[in-house]
Amino acid sequence: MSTIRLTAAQAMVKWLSVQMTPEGERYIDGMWAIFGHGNVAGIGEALHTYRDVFPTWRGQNEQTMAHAAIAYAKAKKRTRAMAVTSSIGPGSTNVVTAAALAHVNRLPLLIVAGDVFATRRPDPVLQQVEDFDDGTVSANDCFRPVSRYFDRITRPEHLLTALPRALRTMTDPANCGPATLAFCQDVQCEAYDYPVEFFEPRVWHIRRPRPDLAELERVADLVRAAKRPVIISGGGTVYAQAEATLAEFASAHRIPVAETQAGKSGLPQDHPMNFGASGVDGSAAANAASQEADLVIGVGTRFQDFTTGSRTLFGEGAKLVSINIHGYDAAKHGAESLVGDAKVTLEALSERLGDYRAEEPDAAAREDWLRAVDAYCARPEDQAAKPTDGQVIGAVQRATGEDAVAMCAAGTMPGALKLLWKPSQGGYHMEYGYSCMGYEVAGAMGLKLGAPERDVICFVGDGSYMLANSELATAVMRRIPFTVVLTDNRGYGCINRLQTMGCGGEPFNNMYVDCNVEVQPEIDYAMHAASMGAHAVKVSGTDQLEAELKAARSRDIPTVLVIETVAKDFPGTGLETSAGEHGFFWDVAVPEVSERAKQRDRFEEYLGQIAKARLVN
Ligand SMILES: Cc1ncc(C[n+]2csc(CCOP(=O)(O)OP(=O)(O)O)c2C)c(N)n1
Ligand SMILES: [Mg+2]
Repeated sequence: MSTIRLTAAQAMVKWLSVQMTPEGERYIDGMWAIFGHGNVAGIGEALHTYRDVFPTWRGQNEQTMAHAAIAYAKAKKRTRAMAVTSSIGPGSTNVVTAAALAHVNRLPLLIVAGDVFATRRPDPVLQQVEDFDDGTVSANDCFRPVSRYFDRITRPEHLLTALPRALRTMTDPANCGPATLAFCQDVQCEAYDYPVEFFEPRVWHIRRPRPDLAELERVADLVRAAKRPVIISGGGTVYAQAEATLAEFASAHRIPVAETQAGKSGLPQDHPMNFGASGVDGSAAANAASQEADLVIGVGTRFQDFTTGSRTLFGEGAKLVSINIHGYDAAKHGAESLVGDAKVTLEALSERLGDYRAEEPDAAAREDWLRAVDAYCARPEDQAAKPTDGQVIGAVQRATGEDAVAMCAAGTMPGALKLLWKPSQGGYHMEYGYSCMGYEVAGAMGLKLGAPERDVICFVGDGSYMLANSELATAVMRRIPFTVVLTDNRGYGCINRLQTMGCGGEPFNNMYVDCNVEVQPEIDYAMHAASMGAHAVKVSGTDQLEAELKAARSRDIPTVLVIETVAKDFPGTGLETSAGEHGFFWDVAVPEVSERAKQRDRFEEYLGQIAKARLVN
């Protein structure tokens, strides 16, 4: 066997550089890196050695570098991914939140975290977390519950099995998620005679499992017997690239479709069976179809609480069917499982259903929803007054084209966008599995890297912007353009509403006016963004916002547009809001004991709401 003598870190980078997609691109596009004690000597040297075949990029914070990597993989529909390396200790634990984000959203991410010395010779090394009772524990053990694959590399030859296992996990559509290699820092630098054939290029194919025939028959029987079925379409539809198949399926069998946050933009907005979003922040049309349905057909959905109105949305007698790539999701809510890839499974089911057509769905309800969207998003007459979030969305929609992608993660905007944004195919990128404040700006950068042909619009609240914004500087340096629409309502608007309307609480510690401070802040967000090199403007009114959005298109750097908005109640929060008939219940626990009558009343009402929950499975 011919061998090549390399350090373990060199072997890892050389191997990563020849892992390919079927289209002939590197599966791992490159590695985001902040060096320090624990990765600079071994991994740093190896990344430098192979810099011509495997790129390295420096970010500003390990968590947000990982957010960028995750957004890239999401934009690529999991067909490609990126890696992140961190030093030991704080560098590593900074990545843990991002690992959890990738885990919840089932998105691939390779994490190469520096670890303590395998020899333990200099213990305790700088930043080592010492466990008094367990000699094998390091800070990187925090990754275990939020990794789909975890390995600690304590010998150079471990890479021969660890690396293929990591990529197997990332490219497995059912198990997809973050793979973490905790790489002992001394081992990174150790030499080993690796087999030459280990470095032969390898192509990673993403499989499309076909459904079990008995499951298929059972589900086909259930659909055939249904009069008013509804489809709930989730991220699995998008990752399986089953958008066109779903459109054909819904048309052929006349079944209305409600979309989840991850599923939105799978079906064109103008498709007659697109009834809008499902659940808490859903449309009245979709929610009525779900309440009246005698059969709910999940396609690639986790049936998360926002989607199901915390299990109160589907009618008492309704049956559930769940088409999912993983048996875990397919069995939720007592559903009849149909395990398989969304595309091939919908095709097979459609064939079994033949000319089955459901009863005519309520097209008028759909029209009402679309009219309501236009009303919420209409240009405000009074341009001097602060607009609502809906009016901001309307302005962005008018000023952008078919290539626009609206992206966001936390705050008021996710619910508002889910109800109101009219996406073109793929024109929606929402991180709402973890809904992590601080994903937005870094995510916009990763999304633009994954979809350079798209016009990326990042919606971010003042709260999320304050939590993490520094990858703006990276985007300026790397000339990665996108537009940030920063809605400044002076605080945590959505949580303030949750507190005061949802939970019966008093306004406290969310909006700056309700905080324990000596003076109210006067933060100049535009000046802050401009200091990092972005083109930044504070706009007043939606007309100026529209003009600046159009001007942003020609720039090769990020543009940040700051607009003050009203922090009022809003459609899509699932609370008692001006959404009128839109939205639905969301279970957020209400205190049982209170001295305040308002709180006690809210609790009584809450008991009635949760009594409706379907507690099957
Ligand atoms: C990392 C993280 N911390 C806390 C939360 C809880 N949370 C969700 S939205 C939000 C406030 C968001 O405020 P802002 O970005 O200003 O949006 P707004 O609702 O005011 O439009 C908070 C605290 C979260 N989702 N993520
Ligand atoms: Mg805010």
